[in-house]
Amino acid sequence: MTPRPMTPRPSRRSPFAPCTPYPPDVAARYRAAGHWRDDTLGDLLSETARRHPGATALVGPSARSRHTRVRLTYQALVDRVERAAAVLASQGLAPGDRVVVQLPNVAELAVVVMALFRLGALPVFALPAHRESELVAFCRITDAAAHVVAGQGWGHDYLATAARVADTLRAEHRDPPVVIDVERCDLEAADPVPLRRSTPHGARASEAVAFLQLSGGTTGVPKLIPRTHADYLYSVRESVQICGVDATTVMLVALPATHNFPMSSPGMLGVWMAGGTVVLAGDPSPRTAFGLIAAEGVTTAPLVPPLVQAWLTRAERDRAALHSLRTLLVGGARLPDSVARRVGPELGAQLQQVFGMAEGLVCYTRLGDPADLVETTQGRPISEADEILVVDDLGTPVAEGDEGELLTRGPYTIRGYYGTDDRSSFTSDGWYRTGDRVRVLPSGHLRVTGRSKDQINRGGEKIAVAEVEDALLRHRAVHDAALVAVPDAYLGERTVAFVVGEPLANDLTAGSLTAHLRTIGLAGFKIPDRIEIVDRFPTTGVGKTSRAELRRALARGYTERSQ
Ligand code: OOB
Repeated sequence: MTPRPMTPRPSRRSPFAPCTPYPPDVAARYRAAGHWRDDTLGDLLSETARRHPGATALVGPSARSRHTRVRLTYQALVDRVERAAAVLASQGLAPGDRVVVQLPNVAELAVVVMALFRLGALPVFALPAHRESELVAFCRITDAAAHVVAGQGWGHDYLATAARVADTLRAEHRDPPVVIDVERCDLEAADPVPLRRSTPHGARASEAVAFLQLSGGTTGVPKLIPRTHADYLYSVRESVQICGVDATTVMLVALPATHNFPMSSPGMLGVWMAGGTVVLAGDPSPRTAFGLIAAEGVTTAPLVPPLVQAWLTRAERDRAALHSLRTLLVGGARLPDSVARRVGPELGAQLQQVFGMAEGLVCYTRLGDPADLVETTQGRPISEADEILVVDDLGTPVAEGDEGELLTRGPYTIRGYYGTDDRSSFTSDGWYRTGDRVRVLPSGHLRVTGRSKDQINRGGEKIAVAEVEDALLRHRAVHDAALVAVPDAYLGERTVAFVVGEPLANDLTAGSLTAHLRTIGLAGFKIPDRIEIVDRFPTTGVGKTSRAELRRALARGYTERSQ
């Protein structure tokens, strides 16, 4: 007997807030050019399963037994996704609901995310490193219906954090999200009931928002990025072509899998589109990665620059493990030219640099590019339809080849953040201000030369300066705080916080401030690498804190009173 299609219940949550749309003529152009199509992320796996039912889609640890390596064919993965969608629907999740997904790289992550797409619910992609401070903000902005976590066995007590998030929201008279723990909840408990397709946002289901990604941010509050099925699938399809992903690709995902880079550039979704295999690493260590590469015949992996350096060190004694590796995708932060030059000879893989952002634009060096461009540039945009503008401080376009701030628009770059009226990252004619300083070469390749936004890039992890300073200022004995970046050979940048105490606050120490930041639940990577307590800040001519002077003071090794 074929089960009757199930109609999910309507949501109890507030409706999805409207997002800044693409102008109708621009949207029509993207449709006419074939960039935007009618399929959705919920169809992706079943379409590949029709072509390659018995191929291996996913290998990875399981949340419920971390030493078992789960191995699923496309058919088996589709079956698990259908069951999980039914289980999630039975827990009350409905189309249009927002669901904070905070999972390590376990098989259940893939199942839950794809099940939410099937259901028409919207994942909010948190990172395992996020704590109460970020999670509460995501729940407030999205009115999240559920928070999916991996219990207590993955290096942190995620359940306890989820409970604290719920307490904070309850204290604010908000309805906290249902906590779904994939260590305990059996995602296969329900029959794979076909779900009736829902089109919550009108007829063009593919142009509805599919999920919310996180922005590295520059303000005190994290920002959420609304990406549509059509725009995201376009970027994934093109990335698959540019990176030569096909059914023989075996991709190792050692970075947090919900980040935009391993998710879509070309990422897990690209591999699943092409019928290849995704191998999830439960931890990012080179030891685990090298073991999986050798065991699974891994052909490619997305990496941030510090991991490339760690792989180079390990390869000095374990190069044989890498025999199957063909390409290495490196992005998230600037890869030093000197490290780029070592990838081919020492890892035996072709380097592809990736300069991307969760807001949209992704650039790649191409597989056929001359070595010099691959080693010294961050690639060129995916699409002819990506518009690039480089401007000076007044917003005027610079002369060709000159350095300036990068603005961009295109078929997969957002026009506004979710749930905020703050439009400061966008120009009135829809350009996204990336905050990155670049130079465009005659070939169209971009060289990232620096940054004009108040964000620190700690080995690919983005830290909004204002968010950390605000968190420090919440300490009763802190009068003022300034966070600056210092260059670091391994991470690119590390953070140093300068803090001025309130008068008579003699008990202020670096240790008490770190403890304060942990108590308020700031993600670990945002906790300053060093805290310096000083009597006063150097100021600029107009009396503003001079970050440049603080950086110079650090370089001199001088602080007025350091602890
Ligand atoms: C990726 O995305 P996000 O949203 O975490 O961070 C975006 C920012 C960029 O605006 C830029 O400041 C920096 O990260 N960045 C790079 C870079 N790739 C990203 N800076 C210098 N060189 C590079 N190659 O980080 C991201 C998203 C998709 C693909 C790859 C990376």
